[in-house]
Amino acid sequence: MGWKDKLVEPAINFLKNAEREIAIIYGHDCDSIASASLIYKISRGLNVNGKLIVSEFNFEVDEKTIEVSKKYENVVIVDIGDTPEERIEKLSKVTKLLVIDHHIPKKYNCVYVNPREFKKNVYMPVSYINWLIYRKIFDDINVLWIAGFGTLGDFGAKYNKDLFLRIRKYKKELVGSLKIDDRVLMEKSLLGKITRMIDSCRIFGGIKGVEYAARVVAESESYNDVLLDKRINLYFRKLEREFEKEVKRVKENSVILGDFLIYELKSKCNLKSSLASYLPKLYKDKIIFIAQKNKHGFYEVSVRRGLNRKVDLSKLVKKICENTSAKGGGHPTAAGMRIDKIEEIFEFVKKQKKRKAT
Ligand SMILES: [Mn+2]
Repeated sequence: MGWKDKLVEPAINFLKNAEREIAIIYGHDCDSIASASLIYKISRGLNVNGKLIVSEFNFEVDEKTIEVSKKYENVVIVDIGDTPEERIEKLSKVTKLLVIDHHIPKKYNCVYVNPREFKKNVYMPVSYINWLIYRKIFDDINVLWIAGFGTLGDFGAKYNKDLFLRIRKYKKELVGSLKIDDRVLMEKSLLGKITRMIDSCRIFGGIKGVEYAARVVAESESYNDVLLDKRINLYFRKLEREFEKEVKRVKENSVILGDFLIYELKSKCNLKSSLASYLPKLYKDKIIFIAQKNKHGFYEVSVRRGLNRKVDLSKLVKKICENTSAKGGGHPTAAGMRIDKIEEIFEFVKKQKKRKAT
């Protein structure tokens, strides 16, 4: 038995032993929506009633959602990484609870499936894990697209190639002959289009949009139910229009200081993450900061690097944190921080420039 079999075994036992009904709690992004839909389809296949319940927040299950879930015999929480341990404890006392997640492992007192407990640095979105679960119980061909858009939504294609090779084998139209690379698939494949369509529901429909998308995917016969859905198409066209406008604004209004590009996003739409993954292609030699003021008055900043740059962004952000009010972190290729004033970034960057010149 390989480690992936060991990983999913407790979840399979949990699901097979569940009776009557399962509440499925999920967050807001593509991985969450796909993960929840896969559990929904598994429960339906096992003749158990699945009840989809969206969490108020993407990163933690809020108190209210915990209260609502308490009345169910079985509860599954997918792709939500930061719920306090006491809150999970409270729920697991009164229900049978399964948590499937891929963020930093927690000490949760329930059935807990997290690949990083096996391999510290593995990158495996929950949609991929739920696909492993699904295929141990049923034939997976008709849900490959769901596992695919969820995994791609979390930029997990490159590290979980077997899923995408299987998609190529059985549903070729979704990925064609494209390289299994997250950026390429996101922009050029039909699967990428589906991912962006689902994401547009969150961006323009908020939590109601997320619930709507999850329902469509969970109840779907095939991906055509997404491609042909009127409401999803409205959100998607809006996304494409807004995105185009925003890229134009970046070209006109961003500040370029040497190697650095700094842009303040003023639009109220939540385009920061889509923009952050698009700009490295447009500004291949720059280090990119996209800042957006939040309702508390400080700035949330995504940091990315142009395709030609090799600088370690987690180290860069660490350095910024040491020299300004910023707090943050991340990976070599993508990092984030929050900072009191956008001017602090300008000052830091100018100092860098001077140091380089001398
Ligand atoms: Mn995820």
